[in-house]
Amino acid sequence: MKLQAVELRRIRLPLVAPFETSFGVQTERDVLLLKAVTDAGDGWGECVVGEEPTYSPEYVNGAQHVLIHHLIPRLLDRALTTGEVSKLLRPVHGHQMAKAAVEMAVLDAELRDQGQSFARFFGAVRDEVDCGVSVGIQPSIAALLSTVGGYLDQGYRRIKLKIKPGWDVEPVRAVRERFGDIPLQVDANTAYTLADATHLAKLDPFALLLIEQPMPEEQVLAHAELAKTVRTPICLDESIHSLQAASDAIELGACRIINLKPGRVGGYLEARRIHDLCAARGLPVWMGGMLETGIGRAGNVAMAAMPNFTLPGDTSASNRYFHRDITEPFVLRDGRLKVPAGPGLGVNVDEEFVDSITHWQGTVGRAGIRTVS
Ligand code: OSB
Ligand code: MG
Repeated sequence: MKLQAVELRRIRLPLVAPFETSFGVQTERDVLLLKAVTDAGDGWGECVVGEEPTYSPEYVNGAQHVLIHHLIPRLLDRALTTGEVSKLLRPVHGHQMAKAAVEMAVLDAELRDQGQSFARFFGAVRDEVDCGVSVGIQPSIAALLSTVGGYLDQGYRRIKLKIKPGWDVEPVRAVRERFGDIPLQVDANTAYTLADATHLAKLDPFALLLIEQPMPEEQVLAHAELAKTVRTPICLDESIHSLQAASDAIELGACRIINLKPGRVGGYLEARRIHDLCAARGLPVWMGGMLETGIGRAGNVAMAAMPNFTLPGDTSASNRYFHRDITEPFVLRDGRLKVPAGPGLGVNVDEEFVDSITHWQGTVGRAGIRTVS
């Protein structure tokens, strides 16, 4: 296969409700989409970066720049398989989400051409996946209970509460008191330090499934220390940016569970390697989310059908994020989403709608960079 060009576009999609985490509030997504144009057909990729470098060092303007000037030019006009993409991009350090987006677009083109779904390529063992939902920090306990109640009514099989210092034990207690023994977990997005260990241990009586990324991403050893005080299983998200990082964290005893996000680790192929490593070491994994559109969701739902994804993921339905998705919507049925079965990502992009919300467009090809708007 030959990659002839990559079309990039930026679209603006408002969220149905503000999403607040310990690192800020988001009210819309500014999504960078990629279309790989190959001699075997096209493929789509979604870059999961946020607008600001507050979850990780990556951000959307930076990802756009590095893709145009440093990543895509390394892949153009040579015989190429998806498996070679990460090797060709290795000279560029970091930028996992940007790398993941272009690898995803190439993989979609390759699999669509072969008539194979992402799910079959990954070795999926289910045709639908259990879904959880990530609940942002709320303005009050009353608002939290109403939001969580709404999601439970819709059928979500697990609730994740975003926490931060000053919004942790009380919201967890309130949700447990109101809703009883539901599958419940929390995500701190790096908001604590080891000095908070005894405070975080106050979550132990609530029998949470896990506490996700309590401390900063580089403090891997500190997470192993924390595990001596906190009985709730520690799950890492931000710290796990590669197979090597996963292997080291497991070896150090820093986590018992991993949140797997293909974008955060540089792509679906690296994510599959981490899935396999965790399976071999006896650690469960679950599919994380980055408020993806239907493009990213399609790939994530397919991967979540792999055997070691044994906990419900942050793979929620389209209507939890957007009034209108850019593909056919993913709809929750009995707390699950259906795994797309068609070739490649198995979803159709509504290009007319995408055009109508595009605020920048450009193409990188043999002729160089062409900015359309
Ligand atoms: O830490 O898991 C996270 C969203 C954006 C950035 C980081 C995170 C999240 C979520 C939402 O928790 C998950 C989703 O529903 O996509
Ligand atoms: Mg997280």
